[in-house]
Amino acid sequence: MTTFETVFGTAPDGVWRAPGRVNLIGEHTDYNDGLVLPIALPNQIVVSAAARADGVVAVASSGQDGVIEFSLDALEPGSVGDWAAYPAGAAWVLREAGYPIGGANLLVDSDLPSGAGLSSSAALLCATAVALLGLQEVEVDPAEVARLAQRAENSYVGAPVGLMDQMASMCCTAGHALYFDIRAMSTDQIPFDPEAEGLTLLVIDVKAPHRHVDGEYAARRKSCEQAAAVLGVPALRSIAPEDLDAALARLSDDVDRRRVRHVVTEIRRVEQAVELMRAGRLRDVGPLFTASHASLRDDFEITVPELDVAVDTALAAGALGARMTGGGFGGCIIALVETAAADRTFAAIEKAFAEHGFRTPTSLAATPSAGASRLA
Ligand code: GAF
Repeated sequence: MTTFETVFGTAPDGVWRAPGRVNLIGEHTDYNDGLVLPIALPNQIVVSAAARADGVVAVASSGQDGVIEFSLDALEPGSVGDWAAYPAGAAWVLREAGYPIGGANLLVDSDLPSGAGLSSSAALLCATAVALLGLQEVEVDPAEVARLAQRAENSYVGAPVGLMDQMASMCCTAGHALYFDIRAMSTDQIPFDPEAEGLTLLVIDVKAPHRHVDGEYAARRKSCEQAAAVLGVPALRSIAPEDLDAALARLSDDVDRRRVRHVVTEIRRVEQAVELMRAGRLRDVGPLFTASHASLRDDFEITVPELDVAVDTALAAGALGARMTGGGFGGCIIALVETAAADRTFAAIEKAFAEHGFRTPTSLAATPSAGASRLA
């Protein structure tokens, strides 16, 4: 087993963690200044860290052989590749922002599947950032760490992601979903305890091979920005649901029209979901999940057959609602089900996947967990 001592020869000075997430609703709305509603997962990235005096960061992963080293002074976008680009990006952005971080030995451990759309990239950036700051005993507001992690992913790693995943990893609290208004940069913790109501939120990794994920994400983002420019608004958040038809009539491109319809209707669904959850009507949120999936499938066009079959099968097995979650083109679905029907629903999806010749899906516990923290 890889331990900090076996890799670096000393005990760590401290241990920090940052979780992955699933988004309940509000997909591809974050970069449109919209609304999102993620929960943090119990699955997380753990970074054990010890300070070193020579300005070098050495990173090892318990899942891989070898140690990758880089000098803080030599960091610039693209200078470190592969998985170490994430810890390097975290170090780079903290230095760029003027935080007094120093060299460090870092061991990364994870029980968060990567490539499953559960935001392992944001969790790795956030866990590294809190470890590097923690080693220097520098306190930084969690939302500011989230913004820095996003900047690292955008500018160092080169992925044009929004701010949802980093905020979920930093700012979620146990037992709650994070209602995050990107335009206002405001958050509200919404109590979310399906078990108390006899419900289960199934999270199912459909194990679909990711196809063209990066380019497709960037293309969706570009479509939204182009449409906002044509409509003369800073972001699609500015289009109120009652003005949607008029806005669509002003767009000549059918693809852009459908992208806009998804974003505007999805932002409204987030508001409706939060209203229902606040009123203690969690069961009634189910149809909003299902409507979100249809919109992501038909208008935003980011589902794949595995996601559609999983959602359709969950609904046929009696789920109250189901949808893909995350960036799309693979990853996970969520399904809100009566707890008594949870095993049956998952079994039905396994059977349908076998019949379609898809890979075997897996399920995860979706206990709403806390954002990043120091463990030891
Ligand atoms: C990915 C991105 F990283 C998020 O910012 C968000 O846009 C999401 O896809 C879609 O809602 O996880």
